[in-house]
Amino acid sequence: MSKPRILVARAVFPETLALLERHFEVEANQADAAWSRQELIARLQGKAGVFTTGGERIDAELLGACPDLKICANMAVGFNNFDLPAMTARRVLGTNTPDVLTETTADFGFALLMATARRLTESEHFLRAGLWNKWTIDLFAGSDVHGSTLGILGMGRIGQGIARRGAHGFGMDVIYHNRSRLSPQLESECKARYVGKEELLKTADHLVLVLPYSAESHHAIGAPELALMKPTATLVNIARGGIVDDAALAQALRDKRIAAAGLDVYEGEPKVHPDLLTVPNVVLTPHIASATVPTRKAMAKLAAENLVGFLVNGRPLTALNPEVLA
Ligand code: 8YV
Repeated sequence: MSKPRILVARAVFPETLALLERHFEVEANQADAAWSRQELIARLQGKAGVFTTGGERIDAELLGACPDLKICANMAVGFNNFDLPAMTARRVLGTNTPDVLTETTADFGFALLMATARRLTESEHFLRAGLWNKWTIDLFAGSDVHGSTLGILGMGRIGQGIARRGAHGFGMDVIYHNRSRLSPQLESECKARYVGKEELLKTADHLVLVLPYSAESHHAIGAPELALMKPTATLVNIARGGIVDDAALAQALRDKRIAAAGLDVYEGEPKVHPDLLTVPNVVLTPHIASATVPTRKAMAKLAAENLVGFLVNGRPLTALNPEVLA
């Protein structure tokens, strides 16, 4: 029997490709070429599965043009590049890569929080530019992390990881807001207290965004929300671009409406709002929260195993719309 045909949309680790090639006839993109949407659609003809990495939009139009497609395996926990209702309507399975990146991403959220509060990149740029010629009493004086109030918007697995780090490692008072409240047991493990969104914004010394992107969370942090925050507060976004109104944030940073921000994700990335590039009090990283070698390998393996699980064994590991399996 011939092997099912799949497309791998981006360059992946050699071992991921080897795993896939054991089960499939694979068209890969090891050159990591930037395929246009039309080229992606053309390459998907005759393919039963696609390995995506979060940047490829899978919607009704693409599905209509790719009638052989049965599964889209995203190498990401977020899946806002999938129109899941359209996929379900066409009985196309979507999978993501939860759990394997939780602790690594929580580590990074905390790193960005620390870098933002303690003005790490701003002070390094100053030093590298040769501007450090004397000790000064308030040179790059930032804000304390230990013992402060940590606010978390979105309290899924990654949010809980950040809460545990803050509460247990840094003695922070943790408050959170989420669509649904955690169980009393999880709240006590995370030492986190549920509050309304307004209280979260007004009370947090450091606010970390970890909520999924949706029409509902678009610009969840814009000018009105920034206006509620303390002028000494910092804001960290490791969730998705579009959750923060980047233009409003740049203005708030310029006006010192809030003290500083740390961003790993941007509206329209890899483009970054030009105003963010010119304000000094923001730490900017290129969407690397899950980027450790072991975690990226685990994510790629899980995405590949979802393709094998579904197309070969009929059992994907982490299905987003399991109703299509019925
Ligand atoms: C990915 C992410 O690196 O998992 C997610 O949702 O944002 C990142 O871990 C990115 O989506 C590319 O796959």
